[in-house]
Amino acid sequence: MEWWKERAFYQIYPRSFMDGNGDGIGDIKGIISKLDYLKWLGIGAVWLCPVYASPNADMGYDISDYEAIMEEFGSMEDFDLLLKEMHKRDIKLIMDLVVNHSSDEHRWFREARKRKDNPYRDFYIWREGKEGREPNNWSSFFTPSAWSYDETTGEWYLHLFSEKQPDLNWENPSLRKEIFAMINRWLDRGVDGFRMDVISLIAKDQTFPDAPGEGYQMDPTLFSFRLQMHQYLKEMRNTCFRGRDCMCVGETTFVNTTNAPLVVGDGTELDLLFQFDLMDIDGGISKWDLRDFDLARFKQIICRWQQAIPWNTLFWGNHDQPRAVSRFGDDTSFLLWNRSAKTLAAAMYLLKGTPFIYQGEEIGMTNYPFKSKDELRDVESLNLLKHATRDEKGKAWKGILAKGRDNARTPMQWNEENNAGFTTGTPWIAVNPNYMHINVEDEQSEEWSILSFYRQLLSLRASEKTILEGDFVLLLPEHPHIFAYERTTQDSRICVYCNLSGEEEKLELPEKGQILIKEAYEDGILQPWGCLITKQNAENSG
Ligand code: ISL
Ligand code: CA
Repeated sequence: MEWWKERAFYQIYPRSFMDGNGDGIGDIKGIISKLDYLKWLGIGAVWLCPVYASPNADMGYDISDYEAIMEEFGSMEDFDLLLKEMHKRDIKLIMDLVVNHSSDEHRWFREARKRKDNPYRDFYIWREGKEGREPNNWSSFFTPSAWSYDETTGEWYLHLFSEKQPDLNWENPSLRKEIFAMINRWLDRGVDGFRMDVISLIAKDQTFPDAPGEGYQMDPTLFSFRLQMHQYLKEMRNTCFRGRDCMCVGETTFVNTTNAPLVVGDGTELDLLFQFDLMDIDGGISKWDLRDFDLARFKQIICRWQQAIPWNTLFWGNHDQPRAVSRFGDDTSFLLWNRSAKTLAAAMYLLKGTPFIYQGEEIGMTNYPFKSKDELRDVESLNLLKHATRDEKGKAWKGILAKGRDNARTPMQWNEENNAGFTTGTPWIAVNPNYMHINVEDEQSEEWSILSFYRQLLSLRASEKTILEGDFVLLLPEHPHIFAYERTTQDSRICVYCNLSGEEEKLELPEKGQILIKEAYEDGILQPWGCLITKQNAENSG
């Protein structure tokens, strides 16, 4: 089995993981100091969020030099040491690859905006305005319009994210050549693969038509999953990845079960992809339209994806999402916080696929109780407030509390010391005040902790062939509160029952099953947010 199927991934958001030099900002030295912890937990690979040079308009997702390390994070020597120390512990490292756009401070863009005939002009997407306005009505993820006007040359450039993140022009073969060469240099350095940021958006409809509707609009068909995207990915595969023992996982924004098999189906494009159906489950047209979690819908999404592609990514969150236990579990009491975090983990990470655990999730870190705008750091939230009308402000703030990305970006909680042991200086973003009872050190020593449970779950997954390879079947499909499934091979059958509610539920033990893990299950009752994992071997099941 490929290593990227077998191993569990851990996502590190370096700015908030561990500060090694006391300046309040997480860094590479800090990460190195915590590798033994990751090994202890049972992690086999790390996805490292961007560590490249960046003015941090979007916290590293705006890269000004793809081949330099952000000074705040350390040096290239530090990076090489990190890689060496990871490999020494048999942990693989995949980097973030952000090539849909660069920073406006990248050398290419600084050249491009100088003159229309600059050799780098065509590395970006420039158009003339229409009657003094934008070339079309496209909106961006972070700003009302996806175009910004550039005084010097009198044209507009496209940015699907902030105005400091101009989109790269993938139609241009010279741009592709530069990108592929850069990827190859990282692979030659020894990295084991990439997580590709919004890689589904790299090809745009070259006629740049208006999106249907009034005002600024987003029509994903005009800039995602286009035919050329498949061509570029194949070209990248052939030029960079073929013949190397590495992997790539795409952040395939706007993927669905129909187009997914085209990207991960035959190994000519990507190995894995992130889909966002689950992350959208509590949103409306926009993520800020808050909606309740619906278990029936959850089951549908899981089943649909387990069937659609041979291998899924399994995750409850990332650096763009609020904290899983606050969002999908119950963080209102100590007991339910502890149980629901565990049960969410059991519900997700024994499915067929590769787990991606976001830093802090394994100790049950929660959303942050933001009180004012000054505590926010994220361009998405700040822009949301900036562009909200007076009437929209209340809804925007509610949205930020529930879904703002800074919730997941507060510092990792290591121990009970100052700033949760993250830094001896002043942290760049506030530490969650609950670190006195939610932290790694305390949880490492408690058998009943969320952390101990994650460790146990990962070790179970690694040791049970049935969990790695078995078929997936949904159990109790109509149950209103329990999410249950089985994984089966010829040898054994493993069943997972998760009570994703605050109600007590009756649950008879399947006959002759051996209990592998139980949490709040006693006398045929699955307590609120409890879970039960059983195993039957073929000999005694039949
Ligand atoms: O976070 C989002 C909105 O809440 C998502 O729409 C997000 O913008 C989208 O999934 C793309 O995310 C990636 O690219 C962005 C960056 O800000 C995110 O951090 C990154 O994960 C632009 O590079
Ligand atoms: Ca630091």
